[in-house]
Amino acid sequence: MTDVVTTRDQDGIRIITLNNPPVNALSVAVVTGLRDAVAAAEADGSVTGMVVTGEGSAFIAGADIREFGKPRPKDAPLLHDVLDGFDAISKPLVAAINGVALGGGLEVALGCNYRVAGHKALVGLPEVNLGIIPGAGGTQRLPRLTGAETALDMITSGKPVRADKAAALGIVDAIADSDVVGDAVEFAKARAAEGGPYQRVSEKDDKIADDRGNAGLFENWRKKIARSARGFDAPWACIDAVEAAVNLPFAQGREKEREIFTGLVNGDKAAAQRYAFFGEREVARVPDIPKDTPVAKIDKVGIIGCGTMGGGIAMNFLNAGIPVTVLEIEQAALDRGLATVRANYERSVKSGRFTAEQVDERMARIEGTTDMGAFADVDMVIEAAVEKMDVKKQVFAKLDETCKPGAILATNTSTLDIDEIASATSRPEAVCGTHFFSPANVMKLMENVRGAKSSKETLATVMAVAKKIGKVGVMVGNCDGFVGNRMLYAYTRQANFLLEEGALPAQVDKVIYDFGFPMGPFQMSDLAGIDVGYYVREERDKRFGLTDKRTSKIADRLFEMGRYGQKNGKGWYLYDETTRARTSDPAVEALILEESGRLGIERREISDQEILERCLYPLVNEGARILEEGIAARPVDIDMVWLFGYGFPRYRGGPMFWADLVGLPTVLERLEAFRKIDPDWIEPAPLLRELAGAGKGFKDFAK
Ligand code: HSC
Repeated sequence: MTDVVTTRDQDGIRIITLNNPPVNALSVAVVTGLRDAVAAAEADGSVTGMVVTGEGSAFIAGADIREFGKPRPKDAPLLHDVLDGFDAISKPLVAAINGVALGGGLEVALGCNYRVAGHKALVGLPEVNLGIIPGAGGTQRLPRLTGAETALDMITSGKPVRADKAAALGIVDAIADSDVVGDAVEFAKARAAEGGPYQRVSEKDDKIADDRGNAGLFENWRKKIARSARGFDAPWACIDAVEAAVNLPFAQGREKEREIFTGLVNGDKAAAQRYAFFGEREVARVPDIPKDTPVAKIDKVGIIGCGTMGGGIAMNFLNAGIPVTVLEIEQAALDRGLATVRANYERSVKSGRFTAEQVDERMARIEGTTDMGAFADVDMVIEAAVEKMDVKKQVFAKLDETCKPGAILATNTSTLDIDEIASATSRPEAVCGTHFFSPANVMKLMENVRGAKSSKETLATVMAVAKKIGKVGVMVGNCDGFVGNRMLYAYTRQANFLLEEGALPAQVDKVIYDFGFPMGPFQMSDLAGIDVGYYVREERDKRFGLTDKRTSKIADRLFEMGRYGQKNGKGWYLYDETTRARTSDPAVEALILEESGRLGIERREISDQEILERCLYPLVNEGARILEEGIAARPVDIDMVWLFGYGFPRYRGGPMFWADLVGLPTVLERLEAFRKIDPDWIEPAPLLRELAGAGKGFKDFAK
């Protein structure tokens, strides 16, 4: 047939195999080939039935996402039309689901009369993660097999289910023993022998009949997703489409689905979410680290510090089956740390994420010690001690004496100079940063920092470790704050200045929350600890002598007043002891007003738009400098740091992607205006000027 669709016959059954590595995505060529192969089999009198399957380990991973948003050849068939056409086929059509059947892949299977799945198959409709809804009948056919409730769950979450569950839910008709294609052929033969009519999912009604007219069902789902879907469009649209499936005849429901799909697929949010999908994979390919760089085997890890960070980092390795030894100086701190790790796991048992047995397995992999000698045989150490350079250097000198040759010595520092830390060892090539984000067992970012002397093997290994423990590893260069925190300073600095000029914490936080972040800068400061921020500033001022530039002193005053944030119930806000509910504090407002007076600033009304621009454009501007300096290799590296480390809304793609959407001339023009207010800190980056002047975006950046 074609390169991407091949056919062969077995006992009168035409086996149609899609072959588009790596995951058999439904490109125009594949959809065309599938349509033609089915039509040819229908027309061939020697064929009594058909089996559709995928070559390799995937059935079909869905539409070819790379083709979205691009012009299509004029005569290219549309997948939904091809699948609707399956309903007119007179011979039994069986999907042999040999591996993942996702999105358009599951839709192909649902368009067939029957589905036989291999044990390892995984089926789902993950389109919501790409900012769209299933567009080839998935929202209409799935509920007809499972009922609305299950379909809503699968489509709004995008989570796939394994073959056995799919069978229990009525999505697949049979599970294959070992040879899924062979079993599907037998299945097709048996149906053909029985004679038609064959099941058409589009005609099934029994599973949705009871849901018809039940508006409450859909309202409940809208309430259920309200928090997780905030700011996104697709999850809500998924509910609308399933509601249409339940209440409208198939053809009209399909029309509605198509209308919604088309409305979403060309929008900015879908473009941002596609960018995030590919970005997550792109950052794993570090431009100057060849793919075949040798990677060390990491079978045992040592972690220094079993506080919030160290314990959280340890959990990632334990979950991935890698034994961990944690070190604390004092036994009491060690006992506390280990107890916290167990308590965290036990919470996961309550929430149903792990079984008690799985927790025991994990806890059996962790050992505590107060003696660094226990690190003699570990393959990698991650130091998560206090953020003080002299302490880090002492620790690394000792690690250098203790650890075996070849062991990687990594630091979880969020700001300190990796080269200075490495200088305390005789093996700077084995030293690098692995910066985790709090809570370290949850946040997916691992900002891996290269020192001047870190070897490619060391860097390739920590990138591989990130993948192994389920993190998104992003390789960055060594500078104060690296990529994430360096940009964060630019943003929080302006947030603080805005308070002096006329805003209040709750207004700033609301603007940032409404933009889509999980919280604004002052809530974040209360969560991270005002004391922690104070010590970081103190260290930085010592190193960089920034005192000649104007900085806001409000946070320092809060620290001096003993207001450390959530940990002691008062910071930028007041927190209720039992409920932890947050309220604004008149004392903080008084302090802010006093600061404005002390600085001789006449407070003014500050618009929400100005707050957004004042906070985020300097952040983007710092990103531009980071690119200029080569601290990040590509805009996508910066964007993934912000999506996975700081909760930048995924539907905005990341700060650099978002800035391109805003338009760099606008960003530049506003920065120029803000420079008049804050000449000390706001100076547009040359790269930003250059790109804006040339009518380009960060997407055009090439070093
Ligand atoms: C969809 O299906 C819409 C439908 O409703 C149809 C609508 C039509 C309506 C028309 C009306 C007008 N496309 O992840 P990995 C690449 S939307 C292109 O590293 P794994 C991936 O980028 C789609 N490429 O491997 C990577 O490339 P690289 C819904 C795709 O084993 C390589 O494959 N489907 C691709 O860890 C390997 O991927 C999804 O959202 C695709 N669909 O995981 C599924 N899928 O090597 C998305 C993958 O160059 N995919 N690639 O970096 C996945 O979840 C995972 O890739 C798998 C494999 C679980 C499939």
